[in-house]
Parts: sequence; structure tokens; C-alpha cells
Amino acid sequence: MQKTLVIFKPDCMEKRLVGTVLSRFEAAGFDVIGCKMMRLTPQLLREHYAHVADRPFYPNLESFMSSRPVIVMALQGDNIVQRVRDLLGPTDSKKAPKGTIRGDFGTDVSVNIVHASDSDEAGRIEIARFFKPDEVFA
Ligand code: YYY
Ligand code: MG
Repeated sequence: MQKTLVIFKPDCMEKRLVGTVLSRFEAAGFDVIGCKMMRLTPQLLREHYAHVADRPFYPNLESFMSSRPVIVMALQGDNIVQRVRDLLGPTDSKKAPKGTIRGDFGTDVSVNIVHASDSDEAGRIEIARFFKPDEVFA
């Protein structure tokens, strides 16, 4: 069964939308196999967002993502990586259709409610980044 890593970002926490968003994942048939609350450090964020760390928006992204504690989950399900990405909609909340998580609740291209892994390999790498092996219950 495929696994993915999701982060309920600071705007999701502030808007008290964790339950609403998690309900959509559970309604899609996905299982929670790991869960923790943590404040993301600049060091961890530079690793997690290495693919955008040299972009001009990165300093704002880092300060947003470390602005308050977040909830990080490992989820499992059939073809879950693509299906969670489909539920989220595109990165830019303003372009995300209504009915998607970012379209319904997001603000813009950087304040967009949830992170989710973008490939099978990223799912494995990101779960290992945020969870110890004995914290995942696959
Ligand atoms: O995977 P996803 O979150 O949809 O987008 P990425 O291209 O991986 O970018 C990661 C993260 O960077 C995005 O969720 C917000 C931020 N970001 C931004 O602040 N401004 C942009 N123009 C592009 C991305
Ligand atoms: Mg991404």
C-alpha cells in the first residue's frame, strides 16, 4: 500500500481546519499510520523544501511554515500520492477549483493549507524525515 506525508500547515491550524481536511482524507478511504505535532525548524524546512530553497519566496515560506506548530501525518492508501494531490488541487489556492482543499480553504500560492508528497519516492523520503520507524504503524 502506498504512503504519503501530509503537513497541516500553519494556516490550517490557525483556521481550525484540521478536522475538516482530515475528514476528506478519511472519506477517501485513507488510513492515518503516523501523527505528531511539532514546530518546524529552519533546518528541517531547508531540507524539506530543498527544491525551492534558492527561490526568492523561500524566506517567506520558511517564516510562514515555522510561525506556529503544525500537525504532520503519514497516510496510507491505494494510489494515495496522486489522489491526495488531486484532493488538494494545484499549489496556487487562487487557481484551485472549488471543491478542492486549497480551492475551498487556501489563500494564495504560499498559504495553501496542506503539504503532500508528490511521488512514491518522495512519500518514503518525507515520512522518514518526519517519523522514526517505530512511529509509523503501516
Ligand atoms: O507541492 P506543492 O506544495 O504544491 O508546491 P511546490 O512547488 O513543491 O512548492 C512548495 C511550496 O513552496 C508551496 O506549497 C508553497 C511555496 N511556494 C511559494 O510560496 N510561492 C511559489 N511561487 C511557489 C511555491
Ligand atoms: Mg511539493
